[in-house]
Amino acid sequence: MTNFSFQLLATCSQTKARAGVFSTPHGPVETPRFMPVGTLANVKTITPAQLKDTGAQMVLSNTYHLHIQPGEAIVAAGGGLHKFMGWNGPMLTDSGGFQVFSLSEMRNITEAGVTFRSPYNGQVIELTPERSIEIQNILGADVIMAFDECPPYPATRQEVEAATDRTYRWLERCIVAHQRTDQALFPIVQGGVYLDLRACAAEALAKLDMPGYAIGGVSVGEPPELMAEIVKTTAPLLPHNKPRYLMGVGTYREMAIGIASGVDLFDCVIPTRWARHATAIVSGERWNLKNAKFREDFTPLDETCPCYACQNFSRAYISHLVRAQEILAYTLLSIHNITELVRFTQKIRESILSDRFITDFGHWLKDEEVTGD
Ligand code: PRF
Ligand code: ZN
Repeated sequence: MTNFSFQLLATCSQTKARAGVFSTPHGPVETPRFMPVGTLANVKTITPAQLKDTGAQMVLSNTYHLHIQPGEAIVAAGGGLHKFMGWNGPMLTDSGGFQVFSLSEMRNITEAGVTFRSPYNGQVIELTPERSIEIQNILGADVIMAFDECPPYPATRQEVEAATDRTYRWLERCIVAHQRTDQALFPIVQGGVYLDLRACAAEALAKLDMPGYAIGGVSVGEPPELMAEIVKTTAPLLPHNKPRYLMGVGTYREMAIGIASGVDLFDCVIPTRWARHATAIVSGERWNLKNAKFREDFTPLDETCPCYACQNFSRAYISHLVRAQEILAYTLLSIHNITELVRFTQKIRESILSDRFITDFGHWLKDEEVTGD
């Protein structure tokens, strides 16, 4: 593994929170950090230059979507994912299995892998651990994800155990298939809501010397208290000297709990999806800009926000764009929402570096859940 390292800079004295730097071939990622999602090789409605200004460092894309359209061959002919989409910073691709389950119809899962019908042209597509890694090798992101089976919630213990064991066998195949030393392969802990299965899976993965680790299978419909329990149990069992990534999680409270449990990286479609629903994230609240009260409100979305939208426009202006269905509304709201979430993790990072995490962010945690022990 070349050009990857994880340097821990500080750990919190009251929780398992840490601040560090994950170095990749396309630059450093300061952790903890929120990663915006660029599913189809773009973060919806904003340019890479605008994305950079939000403070985002690592961006996520998707094997499932890019394989369906435009296909990895075109991305490769365009010089690889970074060059094709004009983002020269760190990138990560998800492996595709999770998206098959959540997005496609007529899926069929066996020990070999997953087959499904392309929603794009109806063609039958097979994704296996080998194929997912091959596609991710061709796409060329810095971090690639193991092909896993994420059981639904709820699922019986037997079902979850079978999926967790299969995820491990698929990981072994991913490791064999992985060809590029300039890409880091992260395995994924599954185990549903069964804490002993989680612990077992985390310990088995920790024995392998991987460049980073992910926790999957959370935020799939389980109650928030259970999610906190899962993260609190699982994260500390993963190697402390490697980055830990909690997949598909990106609300303030969930990130605060994740960070307090020792998680370093998060991703979520919330900031861009909500933006397209005319919703701004302000201090952890959701504001719908269609609301009449914003029509003549000439203050910025958030007085304290350094983003381009807040520095140059008022709530009234964005409200006007939203009502007129102008595309610029979604661009400005996406810029603001991504900035807001990245800044939240950035501020937590600074608080960890000065050992003020609990003092400054403790109100996001329920004390008994994450501090203590
Ligand atoms: N596995 C993969 N991608 C994911 C998840 C998972 O479990 C989740 C669950 N929150 C989001 N994205 N491969
Ligand atoms: Zn802003």
